[in-house]
Amino acid sequence: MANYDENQIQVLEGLEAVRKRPGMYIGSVSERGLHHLVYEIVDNAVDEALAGYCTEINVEILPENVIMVKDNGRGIPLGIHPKMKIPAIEVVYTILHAGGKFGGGGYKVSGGLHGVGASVVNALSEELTVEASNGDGTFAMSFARGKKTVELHKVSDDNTRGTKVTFRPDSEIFETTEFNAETLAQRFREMAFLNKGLKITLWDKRVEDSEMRVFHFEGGLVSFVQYLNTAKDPVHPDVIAFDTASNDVEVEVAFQYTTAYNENLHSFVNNINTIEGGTHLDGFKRGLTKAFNDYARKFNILKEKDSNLQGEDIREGITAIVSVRVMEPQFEGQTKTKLGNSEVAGIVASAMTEKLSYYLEENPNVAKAILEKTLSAQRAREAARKARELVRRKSVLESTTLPGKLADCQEKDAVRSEIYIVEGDSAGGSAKQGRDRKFQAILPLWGKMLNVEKTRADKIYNNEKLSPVIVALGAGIGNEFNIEKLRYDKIILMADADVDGAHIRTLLLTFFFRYMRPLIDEGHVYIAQPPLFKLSKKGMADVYCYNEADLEKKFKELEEKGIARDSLAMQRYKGLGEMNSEQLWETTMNPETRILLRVNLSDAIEADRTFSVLMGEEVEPRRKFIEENAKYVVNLDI
Ligand code: 28F
Repeated sequence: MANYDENQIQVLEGLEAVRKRPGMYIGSVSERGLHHLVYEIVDNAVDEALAGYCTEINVEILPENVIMVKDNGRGIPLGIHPKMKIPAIEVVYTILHAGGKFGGGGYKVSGGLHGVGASVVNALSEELTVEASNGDGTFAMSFARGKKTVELHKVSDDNTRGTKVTFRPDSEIFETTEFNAETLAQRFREMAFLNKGLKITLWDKRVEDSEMRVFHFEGGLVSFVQYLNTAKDPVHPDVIAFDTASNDVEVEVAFQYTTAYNENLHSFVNNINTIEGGTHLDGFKRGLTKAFNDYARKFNILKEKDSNLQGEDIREGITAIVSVRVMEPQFEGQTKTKLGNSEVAGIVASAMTEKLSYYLEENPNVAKAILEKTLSAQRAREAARKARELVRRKSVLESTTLPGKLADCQEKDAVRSEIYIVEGDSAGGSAKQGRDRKFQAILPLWGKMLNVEKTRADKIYNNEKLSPVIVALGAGIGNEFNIEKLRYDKIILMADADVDGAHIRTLLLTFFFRYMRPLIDEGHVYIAQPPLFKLSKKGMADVYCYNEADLEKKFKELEEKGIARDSLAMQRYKGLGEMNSEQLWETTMNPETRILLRVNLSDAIEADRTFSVLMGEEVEPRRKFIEENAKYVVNLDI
């Protein structure tokens, strides 16, 4: 019994530590951390699937943001844990890191970024109930903020199998406890792609008459690539896919070339998206380059005098997924999403070269189509290099290098400077007058903007609409982009709240995403929020409202001060041009009073797909996207 007490103390101290510093365990207590709780539990079910015992995982968002996750695996073991002297199920839910290697044999394969286990979810839940069914009945126990409230007991004599967890995230811990069904859906879709055959369902029962969504792909990574290429135009009909397993490393790859100009590579280790890449991705690129060069030499597509095809040319237009499972992954990099295990590079590279070489010889038409694209990429890269050199030489020759339309700020320190990129000449005029020239620069843009999604890099350098943006920001583009040279800390897009404004904003965001990605990753891009309404009355300072909800709130506030609704004059702004320079400063540009939306990237894979749907060649996926998303549009050209 002494042993049991000590363990209990350890448990409580452990979970208390989680509640004291939740960020250490789940990254943050923001919306992101909240969703992480669900992934943590689902990961345990995915592990059971990877072990070969579970085929289906059901997730429900219940009213009041309670989450239910259920699987049809073996059920968490109920027997007394030999060391802890408490049921194994209780160990899993109360002991920190218990999810890890315990049980030996590397049970835990899947695992969130933090891979912290179910006890952390328990510690951060107001209430949690776990049920396990092992064929001899269903057994349950409950907790509140990690403390046991109901001992393990039998609840039914049924002969089902599986595990079910129901929990309510702690509102004292999280900034918000409102789940976003779309965020969860995206992760589950990805999980289902990565685990061929696994069925994951999601049902948002907070919404009346909502339907269950099913993510289930017999094609696995092949389906993933097809999904990513929905809005793209393939260069060859079939997705190319390989897998191989060798000493503790399993490798799966799938890829297909499209007529797009960017490369769209995504990699995973143990179901975790390795955003920073790593040895598995390096190996993939190496193997791909070698296989194509070998083939091109062997069949005399590259003559003796020709230089080798370069990796970046061979990757133009590719959509690829590389997924590996590694026993003991080492994660490196700024966000710990870069695989470090050096042995993995060679394994992936040699498997790729071998299998791809074979495939190309078997499918000469595919080889020919891809190599044609590669050769034209090579020519374009050469042209782009010349265009760049021309731009450089020009800027050395000319005395004023900054674009004529730019009204720069006086501040020379980038950290304290910001630039407003403004749609239209008239709004640009008011912005120039209204700004604080000490630290705010204005760059007006007008006319039809280039859609970079349909353009190759060499056409971008000397495009008359984009080159002022490139030169004003000062950091270059593409591979040569250098954020250290960025001339402003904040890049603020200011456009009307109408369809044209949204269009130019999307075009610019597409450009930043494809050619200046660190700008977005490091949070330098913002969207200005001009007000939509002005309430005025004689003798009262004007009141600005930024959306319908804000309008309603301001009406109420004024009513409380004895100012009746119908005594107020309401102006609805149609565009930036309707505001004079002082109004524009006060409402949209003054750091003390303005609202800025920072653009962030929660899911680069989904973002890539959305950009190609919105901006790419295929019309049908765009129509579908618009139909599905029309219901979310609040402010369309009013
Ligand atoms: C809704 C969330 O958590 N499912 C789980 C299992 C199955 C086993 C297990 C889990 C290994 C050694 C304990 C069963 N039988 N869904 C889930 N299903 N954990 S979590 O074991 C965990 C540890 O002791 C399980 C035989 N081995 C493992």
